Amino acid sequence: MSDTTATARNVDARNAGDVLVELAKHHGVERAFGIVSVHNQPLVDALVAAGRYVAVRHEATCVSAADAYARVAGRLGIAVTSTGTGAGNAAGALVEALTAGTAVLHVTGQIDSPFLGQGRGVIHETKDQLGMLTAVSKRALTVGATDRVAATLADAAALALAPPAGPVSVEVPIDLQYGRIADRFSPVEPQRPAAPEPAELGAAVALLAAAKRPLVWLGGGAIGAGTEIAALVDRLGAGVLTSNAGRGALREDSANVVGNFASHPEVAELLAGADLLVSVGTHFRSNETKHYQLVLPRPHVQIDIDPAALGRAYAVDVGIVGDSGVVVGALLDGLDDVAPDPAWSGAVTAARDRARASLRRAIGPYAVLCDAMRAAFDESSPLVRDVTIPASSWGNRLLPVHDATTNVNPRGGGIGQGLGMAIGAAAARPDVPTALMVGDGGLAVHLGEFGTVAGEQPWLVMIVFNDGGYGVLRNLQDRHFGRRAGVDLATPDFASLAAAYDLEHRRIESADQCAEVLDQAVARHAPVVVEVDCDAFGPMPEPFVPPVPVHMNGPSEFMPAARTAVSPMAMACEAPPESR
Ligand SMILES: Cc1ncc(C[n+]2csc(CCOP(=O)(O)OP(=O)(O)O)c2C)c(N)n1
Ligand SMILES: [Mg+2]
Repeated sequence: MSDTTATARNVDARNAGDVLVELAKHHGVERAFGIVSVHNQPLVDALVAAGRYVAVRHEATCVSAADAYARVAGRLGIAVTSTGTGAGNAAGALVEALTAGTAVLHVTGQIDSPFLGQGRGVIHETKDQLGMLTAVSKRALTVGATDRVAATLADAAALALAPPAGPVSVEVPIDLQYGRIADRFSPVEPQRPAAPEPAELGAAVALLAAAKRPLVWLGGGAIGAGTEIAALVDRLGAGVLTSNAGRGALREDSANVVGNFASHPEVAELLAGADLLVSVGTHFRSNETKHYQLVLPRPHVQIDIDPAALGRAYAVDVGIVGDSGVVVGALLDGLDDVAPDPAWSGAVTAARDRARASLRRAIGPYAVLCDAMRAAFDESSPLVRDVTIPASSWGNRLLPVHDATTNVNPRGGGIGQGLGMAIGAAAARPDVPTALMVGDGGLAVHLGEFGTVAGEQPWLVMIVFNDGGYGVLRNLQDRHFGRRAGVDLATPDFASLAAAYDLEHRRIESADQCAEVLDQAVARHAPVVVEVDCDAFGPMPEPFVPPVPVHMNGPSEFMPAARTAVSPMAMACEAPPESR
């Protein structure tokens, strides 16, 4: 625990900090993440006194940690930042929470209310903080009077939690934070989605009943509906694809769960042979659909809580708006006899096995590390993955995820957020070890958080893949440009760096060391830096190149895809190694 030296608080002098603590207690938030400032002192003071505060080193980490805490604990995350630069530092991580749809309550300072909007140069003053936060949050609210603090915070928490969830920022001018508040915190119920339309359910049931070779595609919106989805998949004899975010909605060791392999060529035959697609709570993100060039089966039944998602990336035949568990439960209730093709489940399992075998071949010795990781960590251990080659190639696919609350990574692909996420994940689940996969480049972004790790002593194994730079961009440049730009980095001696923070350090230089080193690291019940020396470990037989378009012949080559059409844009890039 961070600083616990606060003296007893005067209960007659309740202020915004006390309200925030009451809110945290109501929502079961054991840890909030922040950086103290003259502009949030009452908030931090109260959180520390309540034993619910973790002091981090960068405001982005306040949000990344709260985001991962929310994903793992399945409840609200709370981040506290300062005004201006502090709130601005949080912006990138708020983008990620918005992308992932995580319920984060971000409470930030603001200058004294009498000086607002004058530009007189009050410390930390910024031009349009609310506008800045509005751009990167689900909503941003401001508090205009002390007697609005409690109601605004309650509204913000409810807004953040209401599906589709997202980060909500609240700025509280510092004079109002100190103001006396008589009322106790009174929670607001998050708004629930409306019931699905019977006509759409009926149309979907008719398609399901007629399907012989159905596929289901699960996104992050499927999490929490695992029981209903498992029952539907069983009834239909369906194969299951997932997005990265949907991993773990169903256990990945099930014979019919192909997983996050939709763009893999071994799955192409399955996609071509399917006669129905049911998608649940997914964006169909570019990296998972070969930049929308992947052709998906029709008819397509799409289920999403967000009406705007229906048909946005792929044409839809029946769209149903609603909570995924409720909708899938209603589909099950409506379904009578189904007669799937008896050969279909065998085809699903064969495609699943081929995809995994091909990826194992592509990554060579890293397959051993992947197996060792799965064996060393608990099924309920958070598996946090920054944007590094081993995560993008195999961590996001081959490393089995059996529980969706363990599946933590930046869905928007921003590097450097992994360490903060791991801190939040470990705080949410202290009884099991948390795993972090991070590159030397991603780690450098928030290296200061080693200080947080040293102070908090979470049960966290930080596996650092050291290839002396931005390897994935290096691979991309080698493949497409034949010259390198901005990718080779001066990299620290990680053993000395860990020692400087009094953290344990272990090195892996070959595949045969993986199991022993990881087992020893986990057994320490404390933070350990496990450095994988990528040069010594050996190359992947098929270097990972990110599946993004490279517009070699200039911008005219880029032609935005129509909503439902396949983009004619040339995929100058290669598909990921597992898909070659
Ligand atoms: C915030 C952000 N900045 C830049 C990038 C571009 N980018 C993607 S991966 C990467 C390199 C990551 O390097 P490292 O963590 O060492 O992993 P490696 O690729 O070497 O395995 C960069 C710079 C990004 N995705 N996000
Ligand atoms: Mg690297």
